[in-house]
Amino acid sequence: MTLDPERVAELGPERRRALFERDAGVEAVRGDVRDILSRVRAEGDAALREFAREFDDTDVGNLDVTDAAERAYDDLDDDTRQAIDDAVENVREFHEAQVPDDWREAFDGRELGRRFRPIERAGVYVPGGAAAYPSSAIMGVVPAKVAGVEQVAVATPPADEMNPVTLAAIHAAGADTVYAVGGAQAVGALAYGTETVNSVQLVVGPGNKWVTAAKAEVRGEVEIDFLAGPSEVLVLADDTADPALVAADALAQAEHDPNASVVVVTDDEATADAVCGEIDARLGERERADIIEECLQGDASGVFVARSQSEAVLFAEEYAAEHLSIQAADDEDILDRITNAGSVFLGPYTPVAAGDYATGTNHVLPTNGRAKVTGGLSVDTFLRATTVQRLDRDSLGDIRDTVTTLANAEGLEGHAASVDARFRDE
Ligand code: HSO
Ligand code: ZN
Repeated sequence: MTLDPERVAELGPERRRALFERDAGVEAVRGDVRDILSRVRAEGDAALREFAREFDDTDVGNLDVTDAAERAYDDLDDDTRQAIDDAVENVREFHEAQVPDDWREAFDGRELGRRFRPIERAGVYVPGGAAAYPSSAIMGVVPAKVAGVEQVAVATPPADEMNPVTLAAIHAAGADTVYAVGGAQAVGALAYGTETVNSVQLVVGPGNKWVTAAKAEVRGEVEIDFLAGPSEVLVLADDTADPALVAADALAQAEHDPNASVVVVTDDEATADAVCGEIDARLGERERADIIEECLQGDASGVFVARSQSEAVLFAEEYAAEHLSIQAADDEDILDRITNAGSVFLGPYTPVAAGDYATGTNHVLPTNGRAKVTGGLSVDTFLRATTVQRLDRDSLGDIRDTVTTLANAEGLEGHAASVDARFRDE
C-alpha cells in the first residue's frame, strides 16, 4: 500500500462529505431491527433463544450467566486478572473524581441548589464476536456503579464458548447481572424486559450497526447514551511530531475495523510525507494488516496537509473526533482552540491506546461528529440532577411582582393568587 498526503485546501465536496459526515450505516438495518424488537417484545426469552440460534449459532442454556462471569474471573490467569483489576481501579478513581456534590446557595435570599441521584437500573451492552472488548465492559459498568446505580445489567452475545476475558472483566467491573444476549435483541430485552431479563431505564455501550439501530429504536421508551459508530482518531501533528509515533497510532486505530476512520492532519508537508512513509513501512509488521489497509484506504481516512496550523485546527473542529491526539510543540495552545472532541490525548507519550485501557478516562465516546453535541460516557450519564429551592417571606416578596405579572400575562390568574396568598395579612 502507498499512502499519499492530500491538501486540505484541495479536497472536493465528496471527499469532505466522507470525512466530515461519517455515518454508522444504521439506517439500512432499521427495518430488520424493528422486526427483531417486536419479536422480543411479543415472545420474550423464546425469541432470544431463537435469535441466538440464528445469529450466534448457539443453543443458549441459561440466559443469565452471572455465575459464569464470576467463575471466569476466578479461573483467569494471574497476569490478565491483574491487568483487569488495574484497569478497573484506574477507571474507578477517575470516575469517582467526577461524582458531583449536592449544593445549595443563596441567590439574593433565594436558597437554590441541585442534588444528584443515580437512576435505579442501567443496562450495559458489551460487544462480543469479532470485536470482543473486555475493556468496554469496564468502561460501561464502572461509571454506573460509581454513580450508585443499584442494578447494573450487562448483555453480551452468547456463544458455545463465551470469551472468558470479557466475562471476567464484566464481573470485575461490578456488574450485578450478566445476560448472554447479543445484537439488537439484547437492546430490546434490556428495554422491554423478558421472563429472564429485567428491564432497565437506560441502555449504554457501543455495538455494531444492529445494536446501534436498536438503540435508536428504543430511545424514548428508555434513555440511551448516544449512537456510536466505528471508532475514529484524528492526529493533529506539527513538525516536532515523531512520524513513527503518529504512524503507530494510526495503525493501532485502523486495526479496529475496516470502517474505522483514521485521519492525520499537519501543517508540515515533510511530516505528512514521513508519516505516510512510516505507515507504509510498518504495515507489514501488524497482524491485522488486511483490516488496517482497508481502513486506511477507505473514504473516511487519510493524511492531510494544511496550509497553516489554523487550517489544521479548523479541520479538526469540523471532523469532531472521537479521539483527538495532539502531537505538537504548542499542544495546550491548540487545545485551547478546540471545542469538538470526545477525548484528547496530549503529547508524544499519550497514545490513544493508553486511554483505551488504562489511563482511567472512558473510551465509550461520541463518534460520527457527535462530539459536537455530546461528551462520552461518564458518571453524569447515570445521574439525574434535581433542583431544589426554598424562599422566605422577603425573598418571595422580592420576586412577587415578577411572578404575578408573568402569570397574569399567561392568563394563569391562579398562579398569581397562590403567590399573593402568602401576603394575605398585608
Ligand atoms: N478505541 C475503542 C476502544 C478500544 N480500543 C477497546 C481497544 N479496545 C473506542 O474508543
Ligand atoms: Zn482502540
